[in-house]
Amino acid sequence: MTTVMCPKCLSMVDLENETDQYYIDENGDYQLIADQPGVPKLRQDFDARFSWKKCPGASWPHYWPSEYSTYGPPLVIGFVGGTQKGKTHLLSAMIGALDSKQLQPLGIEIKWLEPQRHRRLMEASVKPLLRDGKRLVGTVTRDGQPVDHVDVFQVRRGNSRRTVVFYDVNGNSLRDENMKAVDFMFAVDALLFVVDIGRSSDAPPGDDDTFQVSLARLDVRSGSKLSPGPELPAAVVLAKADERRFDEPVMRWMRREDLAAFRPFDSVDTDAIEAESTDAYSYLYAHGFLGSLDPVDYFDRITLHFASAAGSALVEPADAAFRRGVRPVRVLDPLLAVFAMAGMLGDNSQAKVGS
Ligand SMILES: Nc1nc2c(ncn2[C@@H]2O[C@H](COP(=O)(O)OP(=O)(O)O)[C@@H](O)[C@H]2O)c(=O)[nH]1
Ligand SMILES: [Mg+2]
Ligand SMILES: [Zn+2]
Repeated sequence: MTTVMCPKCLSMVDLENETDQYYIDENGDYQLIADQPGVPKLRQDFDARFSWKKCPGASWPHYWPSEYSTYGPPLVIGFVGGTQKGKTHLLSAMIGALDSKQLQPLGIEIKWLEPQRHRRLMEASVKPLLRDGKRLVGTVTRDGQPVDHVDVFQVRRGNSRRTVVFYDVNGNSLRDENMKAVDFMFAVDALLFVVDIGRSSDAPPGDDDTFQVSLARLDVRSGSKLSPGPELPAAVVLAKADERRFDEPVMRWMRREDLAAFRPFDSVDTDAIEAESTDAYSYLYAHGFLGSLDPVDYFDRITLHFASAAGSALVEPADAAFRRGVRPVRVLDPLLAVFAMAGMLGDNSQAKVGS
């Protein structure tokens, strides 16, 4: 039995108890998988390759992949940060890196649990950014609707499997207490805080208070004893670090190979992760990003990382594309640190990373 909080309806649910399974038809509608007269068996088997279950937690229909909690509670990761800080580009670069099997050398396999959703995301964001160098347009959150997850996948390492869910939200909607759009904040299992250290953020470095707003939500959660607050794994990403690469020590970290601290995969280099966290903390402190350091005080374990989704800046601020080309730098390192803290890379790294 795996009872988990559904990030969409916030009910405690056990999907393993649900027996009805659905597939998504060519119109994007969920259809019950059942023996249908006149539908060839092969067609039914084809439709059932990927299946969904209807969440029993609320009367409005919403669905999760059938394997959502088969292998234990999923890891729901929320990306936090104000508008224009670089969340969408970072998420797209991460998903692109996962999709191109960049974790395979670490013995980690990724299986996308919602192929249609993943394909849509690849076509709409990931490929335009990584292949064509396009700049992506901002996150759109419809008012009054719970925000949908970005992607959901299974992480497999040896015999262990875990479902991971990504949520991206326009940080400003965290402000409204009644905003259904960010209900998932009550159900997140890990947080990635995105700090914009790019040149354009020169104006007021501390103008982003979405971190404080989201930490306040976590306090409500842990206050109600429903779920942990400070015990959650968290990471701070110093995004758009390409624009600061001539600052010491940004250059040093940006030049390090992607995922260097996680190779070989059976022994995580916790010293390197700690050294980068210390440098990143000092950098934020020295450059006046004081509000961005609040998560460091709040969480028991947290790591800090320099990263860049694009790898280079726009030539002109109004450009629709990164004319120098897009080459993500160290975008999976923060994710792997969260995986380690969440116990997905073995007990040894869980105990050490981020403490
Ligand atoms: N130099 C640089 N600029 C970036 C990078 N990622 C995003 N940007 C810029 O920041 C803007 C906002 O990024 P976006 O991901 O949409 O931010 P969000 O609102 O937090 O999702 C983009 O339109 C780009 O101009 C990066 O890795 N490097
Ligand atoms: Mg966005
Ligand atoms: Zn639900």
